Amino acid sequence: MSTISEISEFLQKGRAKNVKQLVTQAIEEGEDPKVILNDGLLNGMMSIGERFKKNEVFVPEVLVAARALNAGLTILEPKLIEVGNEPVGKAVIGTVKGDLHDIGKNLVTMMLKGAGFEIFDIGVDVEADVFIDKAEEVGADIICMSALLTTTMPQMQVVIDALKEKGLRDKYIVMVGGAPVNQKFAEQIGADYYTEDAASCAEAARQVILKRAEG
Ligand code: B1M
Repeated sequence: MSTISEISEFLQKGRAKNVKQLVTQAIEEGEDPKVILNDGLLNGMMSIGERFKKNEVFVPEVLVAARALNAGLTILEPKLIEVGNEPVGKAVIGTVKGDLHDIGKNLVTMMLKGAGFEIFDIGVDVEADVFIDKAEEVGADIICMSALLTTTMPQMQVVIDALKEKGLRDKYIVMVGGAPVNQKFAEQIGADYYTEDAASCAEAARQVILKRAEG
């Protein structure tokens, strides 16, 4: 079995220590970090996701697999990020209130760092006011929100409404994403940008900031 397939297999078994070891080994073997991410770590998580949907595995198994994925990501992070010299902007990122999924958010965080952003990750289950207070505190350019549950998507609207109430809506670029979110929903709630994946989010964020700097 190749190292990449082994990463996927061990991740599905929730074996964080082995996943860390194998990711390190794959890097040493000269594997492309994107292949390690997509064909190893995310492939394993997707398989678990499919089995979760079919009730073949349950929350505890998914949780340990997610921990193994996050452990692998910590090893891979420096390889995925090639930061430029000057930070292009500041972004606050979090998963919305009621939602504990953080893998996608962590990936977006990494890609934004790689695109040269200074990132303030405020975690999961984040209240609307916490997004806003943090953005005000650090002088952010962008507020990034992630949601993985259809039941928590409306929280994005809550944040945007709170920004409006405080007269701060135009001060921030609001970006949204996560598996159940789409362009139509983003438009409905008045977000500025929806992107489908972490790399597109980082690319869009960079373009927006550069365009703004051009005036
Ligand atoms: Co949950 N879960 N989960 N879960 N879980 C899903 C999301 C689900 C689709 C599974 C299923 O039924 N098929 C389902 C949601 C159904 C729905 O709402 N329609 C679900 C459910 C139901 C639940 C619980 C309610 C289960 C329960 O308790 N009975 C519960 C809710 C807990 C809560 O949040 N309050 C729950 C719990 C959990 C765990 C804790 C066990 C674990 C999370 C652990 C963790 O994150 N640390 C977990 C997991 C791992 C999943 C699945 C299997 C995988 C999610 C994931 O990490 N994917 C998921 C099934 C699935 O998605 N196939 C599922 C990999 C990640 C890289 O993808 O996060 O989509 P994703 O991020 C992508 C893009 O969406 C995008 O970029 C990333 C790719 O580059 N993106 C952005 C994300 N954020 C972005 C922001 C942007 C731009 C792009 O701009 C700002």
